[in-house]
Amino acid sequence: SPASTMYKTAFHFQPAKNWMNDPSGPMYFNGIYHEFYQYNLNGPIFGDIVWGHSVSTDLVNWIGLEPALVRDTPSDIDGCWTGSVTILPGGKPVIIYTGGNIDQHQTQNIAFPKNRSDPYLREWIKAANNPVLRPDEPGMNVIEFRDPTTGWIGPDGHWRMAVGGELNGYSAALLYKSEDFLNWTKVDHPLYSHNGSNMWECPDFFAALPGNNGGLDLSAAIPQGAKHALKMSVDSVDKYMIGVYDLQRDAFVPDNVVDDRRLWLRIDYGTFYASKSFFDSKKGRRIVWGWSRETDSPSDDLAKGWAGLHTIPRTIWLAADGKQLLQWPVEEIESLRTNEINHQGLELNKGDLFEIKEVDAFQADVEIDFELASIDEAEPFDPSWLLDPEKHCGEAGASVPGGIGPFGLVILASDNMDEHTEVYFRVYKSQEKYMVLMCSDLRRSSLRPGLEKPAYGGFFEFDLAKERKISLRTLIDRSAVESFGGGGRVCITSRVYPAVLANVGRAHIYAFNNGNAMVRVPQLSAWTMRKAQVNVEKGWSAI
Ligand code: DQQ
Repeated sequence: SPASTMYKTAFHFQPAKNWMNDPSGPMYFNGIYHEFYQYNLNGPIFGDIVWGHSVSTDLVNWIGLEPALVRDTPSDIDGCWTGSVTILPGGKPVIIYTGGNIDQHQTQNIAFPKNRSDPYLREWIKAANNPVLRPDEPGMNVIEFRDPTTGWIGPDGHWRMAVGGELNGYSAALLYKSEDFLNWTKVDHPLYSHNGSNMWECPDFFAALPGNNGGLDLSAAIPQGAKHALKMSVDSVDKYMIGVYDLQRDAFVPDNVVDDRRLWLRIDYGTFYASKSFFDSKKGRRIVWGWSRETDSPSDDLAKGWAGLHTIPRTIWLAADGKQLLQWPVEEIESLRTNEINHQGLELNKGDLFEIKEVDAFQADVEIDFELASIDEAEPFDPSWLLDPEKHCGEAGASVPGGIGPFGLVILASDNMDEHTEVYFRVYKSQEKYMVLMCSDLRRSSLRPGLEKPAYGGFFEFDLAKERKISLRTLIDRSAVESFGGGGRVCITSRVYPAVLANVGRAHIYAFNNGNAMVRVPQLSAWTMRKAQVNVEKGWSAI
């Protein structure tokens, strides 16, 4: 059907068919990137979860292999759920993952490569002493104990890892230690915990140096001045805190304790969950992946035969002010760019719509800078908006004129605009600074019924003394749209299923401004993106 060919992505990570959710255990080892994933061998809905496995040399093209872990022991018969890889001294990778056991309790389990000289590490052997952890400490919730992190060396030279859990009603990144990575004991306090929220799924913990986009290996010596990030997947989104790892207390200490978790920072403000990062020793960077679920219906997924994808891998680092993470698609994805087009020195007055022609509007990479001609017209910022940027994007849509903005891109637009998606900014004046709202508004993205079509949004600070340009990069890949605002300060992943566009096979991209103040576009570049070879080679998953 036109819909299944239209929505299947061309350069995102997906298996050839069926259901996929969380990235699990990404790693770089002996020249090969490995991506494992939560996978259902039997259909495009959640269930019967095993670890799918793919390998790559460039993070763009992937070979699908046979599953690395399947449900075949009493401690993982209910599912081989999310986990991580740690590379032990001497170059020994080890997987630690959550098993749903025969009693449907959650346990942590270990697996080693059968043959470390196999470049693809196809076969994994489960440890004889699995499960290595059970939820048997007092106060633990036996069905909320999962998603172990990559291990790191603690202050006493022993291994540490965190596991998401619920302890006496608190959400926690529980802390465990081990001398040999096989025998684990619970530390008497969590790495960090917080009152009154749901279980933290898929915790991620890593170090970063402010203003340095090189990554750090948490098990290597952490340089002076480094900070730490703790990410948790909760309330359907990936949130994080910046702080330090206090070696005396063997605990994460956030720089600011924010009680209202609606105000916690987010890795991505759209359809993005269960992300996991790893240190890429090839290029000395940290890379993060997230799962983007479908926002159509389960019956649509049955018709498509697939559900779920992973976002483009992103380099992730800490901003110079040490207050927030920044992300940018890995440079390797640029190898797919073709048919470059450029425009310079555009002026967008109120109501202007500038068509970006000659790129494939279904598969494109667009980078555009907006330069503010004046800032006098910025309207006042109301801090209560931070509690619900989605609501604000919904109320002040792309056609509602403001002082400065809305300006941005209209993508996946039909000839008469019956269907279109808007990605845009509005600039507000706060006390001593400016605040930028970035929205990805899907409300008119499709005429089909039964879709989730929110207006996603997030705010970032903007220092007008230092910067006058607000940059936007949007990667359009059929049903997946990823946007990066302000150099990666706000990232929004969106899933879109246009119906008219799927039928006519034609779409448009525009730059627009609906604000009272004129904005300049000093530079606009756009490319058609070629199709990558993702899990389609004769490897296992194509069968
Ligand atoms: N998905 C996994 C769990 C994890 C959840 C199961 C997050 O381990 O908590 O597939 O999406």
